Amino acid sequence: MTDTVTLSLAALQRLLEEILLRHGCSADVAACIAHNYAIAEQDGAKSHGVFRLPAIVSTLKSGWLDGKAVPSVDDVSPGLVRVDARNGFTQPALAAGRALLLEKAKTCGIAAIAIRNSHHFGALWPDVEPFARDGLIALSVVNSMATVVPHGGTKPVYGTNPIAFATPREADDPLVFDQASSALANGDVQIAAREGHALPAGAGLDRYGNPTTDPQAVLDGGALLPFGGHKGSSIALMVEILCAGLTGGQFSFEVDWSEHEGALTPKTGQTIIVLDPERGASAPFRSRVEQLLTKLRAAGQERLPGDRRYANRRRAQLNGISLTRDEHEMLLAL
Ligand code: NDP
Ligand code: PYC
Repeated sequence: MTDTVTLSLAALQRLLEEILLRHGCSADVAACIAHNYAIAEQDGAKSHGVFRLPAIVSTLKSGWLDGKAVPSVDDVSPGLVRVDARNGFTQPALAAGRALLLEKAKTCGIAAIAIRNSHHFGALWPDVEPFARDGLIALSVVNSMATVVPHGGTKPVYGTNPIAFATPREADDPLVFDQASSALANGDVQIAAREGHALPAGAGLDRYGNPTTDPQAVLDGGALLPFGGHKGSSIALMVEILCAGLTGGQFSFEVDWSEHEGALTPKTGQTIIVLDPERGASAPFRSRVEQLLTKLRAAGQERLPGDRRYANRRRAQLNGISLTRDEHEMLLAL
């Protein structure tokens, strides 16, 4: 017996959808979230692929997150859309406000969407890449739950607070980067603990505030450090302000699921800013981006952000998505 199982994207998505429907999501939410985790798995974004399903199921069972929430969209001003996710996942809230956001960005040249009361438990690139495919530049931030100490501190205040950026370029695939503002994403700490790997030095603290490379010590009451010292710490600060201060959502340190045993998703906020590059002065924009990327390659940068994911995507489109037998059995059990 082989130790992997290969599925098409459609088959994986159907399986995830069945799990989400079985555990109380509406058909729309199940389709949206199943797509999100299936494409993450397809692209080899392992820290936010099928590995997340047990935590999502346990959160749905806990009553902390409403899998049937119907977001409400407010047309606040010519440049701003506000969405209340009503305690549901963030991705359906973005889907609900997306058409209005696009219309505003095309009309004004710039627009933003501010989402609150929302649970983002996935990778951020699926939220921004489609805007770049529609010809827009997109920048998004999301806050999570307090697992990261501010620079110089010993107590967690920030989430792992990622920031993602996508821009059209001359090549078909947009340029996209998506990175936590912590030295590591929490998902990678969980994977390291499961697989028995040490963390790189400078990524984590134990519960007493001492540096550690033991992933379990970070998970058992310890914390992560921001990437790049005070610089990553300031980015995490900005993310909190844009995702909670601006949207009306919770700061990462305010997330309190103590009344909901099994809850694991952050109930916070997300902001996305989109810009129409055709309104800039740099025409033709796409060739200017390409000029810069060519220079990076000539300077010795062989790998651009997104290259690994797109290569995985192409492989999966040809050969299917490989899951370990354990991963597949875990999904069947759910
Ligand atoms: P990584 O450090 O793995 O990657 C960050 C970015 O850098 C990616 O765009 C990646 O491209 C690129 N990259 C990686 N290595 C290189 C290299 N050698 N040269 C050039 N580019 C490179 O990401 P993180 O661990 O920080 O985050 C992982 C995921 O976790 C993200 O998707 C993030 O959104 C998610 N996350 C979600 C949270 C939430 O609250 N929902 C919280 C924190 C993280 P590529 O993808 O092609 O490898
Ligand atoms: O991997 O840090 C993480 C994370 C937090 C919330 C969702 N993913």
